Amino acid sequence: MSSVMSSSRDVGISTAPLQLDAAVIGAGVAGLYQLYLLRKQGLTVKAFDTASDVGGTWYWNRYPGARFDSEGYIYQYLFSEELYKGWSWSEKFPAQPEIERWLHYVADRLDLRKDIRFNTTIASAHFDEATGRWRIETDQGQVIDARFLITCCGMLSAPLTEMFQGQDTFEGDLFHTARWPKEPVDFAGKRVGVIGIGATGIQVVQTIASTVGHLSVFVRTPQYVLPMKNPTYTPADQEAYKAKFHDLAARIPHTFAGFEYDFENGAWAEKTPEERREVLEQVWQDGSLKLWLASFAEMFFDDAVNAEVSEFVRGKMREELKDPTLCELLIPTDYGFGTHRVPLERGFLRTFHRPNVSLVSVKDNPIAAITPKGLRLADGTEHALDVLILATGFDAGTGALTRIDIRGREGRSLKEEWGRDIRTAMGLQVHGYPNLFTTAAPLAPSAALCNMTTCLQQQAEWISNCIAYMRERGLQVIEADQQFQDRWVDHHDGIAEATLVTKTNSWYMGSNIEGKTRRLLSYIGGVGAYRQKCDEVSAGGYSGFIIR
Ligand code: NA7
Repeated sequence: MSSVMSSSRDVGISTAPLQLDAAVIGAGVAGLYQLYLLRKQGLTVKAFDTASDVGGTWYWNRYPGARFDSEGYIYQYLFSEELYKGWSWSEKFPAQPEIERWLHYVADRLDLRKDIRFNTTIASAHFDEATGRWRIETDQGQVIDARFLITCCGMLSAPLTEMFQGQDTFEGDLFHTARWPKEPVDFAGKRVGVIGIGATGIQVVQTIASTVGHLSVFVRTPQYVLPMKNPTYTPADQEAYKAKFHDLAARIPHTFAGFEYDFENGAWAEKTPEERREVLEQVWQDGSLKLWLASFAEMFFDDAVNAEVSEFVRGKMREELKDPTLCELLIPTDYGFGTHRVPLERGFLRTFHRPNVSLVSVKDNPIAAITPKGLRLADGTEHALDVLILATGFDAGTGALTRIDIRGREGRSLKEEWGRDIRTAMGLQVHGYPNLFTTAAPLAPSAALCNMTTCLQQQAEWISNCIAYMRERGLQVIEADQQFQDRWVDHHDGIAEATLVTKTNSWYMGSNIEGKTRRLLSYIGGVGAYRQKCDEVSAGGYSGFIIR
């Protein structure tokens, strides 16, 4: 073991820099596991989080209706049978309060809290070439000196909160969904506006519609939605899914999207129209993301297949919506199904039949400003509101890291580099930033087409194994080679460009932010395939990385 990696160092708070082997940013799904793994191998490691407790995404996104779109029994840590079986989900797609409790359970069972500094925001991290270490500074001026810096900040953790002119003048209550208060918000009798119908806006709308005085939903781009069937679990159901632990642990890491299901219905071209319809009906009836992630993979590549699947989903939406105007405003026609995140809904479409809900299309008449009394559209129409909810999404992938002043070799700035072009080496490192490891960063699958826990566990394990490899050999510094990174970017782009996903505007492509580089943020070669490629790199002695 190298001398800089002693595990017995005093890490108490003092004015002197906190000396660590590894600093982890974030105490969500990835950060908790990363902390656990690194501590287990004897490193002095601390995690830091702006939040006052663990949870990451599931700490911040406590808006009404927040819940999994992944089945709870697969959105799990799979490294420990005991941990897995010690927690019982109450339903198939659990809601945020239960998810947050689960992450508290994980933190307690693994005794992680003692090594997490809450209410602590990392403001900057500068690599010191002379020492090969990171000088990290919190927003309160505390300095941390660490050999390794591992970002576990989440793909969707930099919310787009400042969206509209005049926002500060609003006299009512204004919330972004990802900064929702812990205290209950009372909507009774109030005029509430929701901007955005991504996965988040849909959950909010369908949840609060029955509790508000009047709800105005401001819709710019219609969404394909699939129905969620969410049975509650009896003890027998819980036992049944727990009994599958070994099968799940063997299967999930190797599927296309890190879910239990995969594309196993045979080739589209070899089926008759009736057979295709039968498969689509069957996966639609499942009430999950199966129709998207386990029907026909051809829908991602082939315009004709995508057109048919899209029309199938439109038909289902028409049956639900009935009203022609609603169909026109809520059913997508100008992009293909599955080419951006597909949300699950539980009554979202039917919400628009309620007398206290209005749909305001802002496609051709955009929101011009927020005013003291509500919101004004481009044509001057005013909407009076008491509460305004921004379900306007995130600066995905890059935002969490570019909001920190990260500087690598020769003072290079990650924010500036990613401002020009978003490049990473398998989403695990960035050339020019030695000893910085990233999870949920661009160009890995840990974003979009993926069950997050599957991807994040794999990345945390890869990083932990890499650091163990270095420690065993007394190596101090690792950096992704420029050519390796270039090859990965080319490989990533090659697969992405072969899909229809790159043709659609969404946060997947960075197109929800003006001026952001247009590149598919998430690797789309498959979770299993990505894992295999990562394993090949490690088996080859971390080929593609310069280690000294
Ligand atoms: P998303 O999916 O980025 O959705 C944001 C929504 O906000 C979307 O409907 C946007 O419409 C809308 N939006 C953003 N800016 C505006 C303006 N200026 N006017 C009107 N509407 C606007 O974020 P979510 O939080 O729902 O979901 C993010 C991920 O979290 C999700 O994919 C899951 O993986 C979990 P647009 O489509 O841009 O026209």
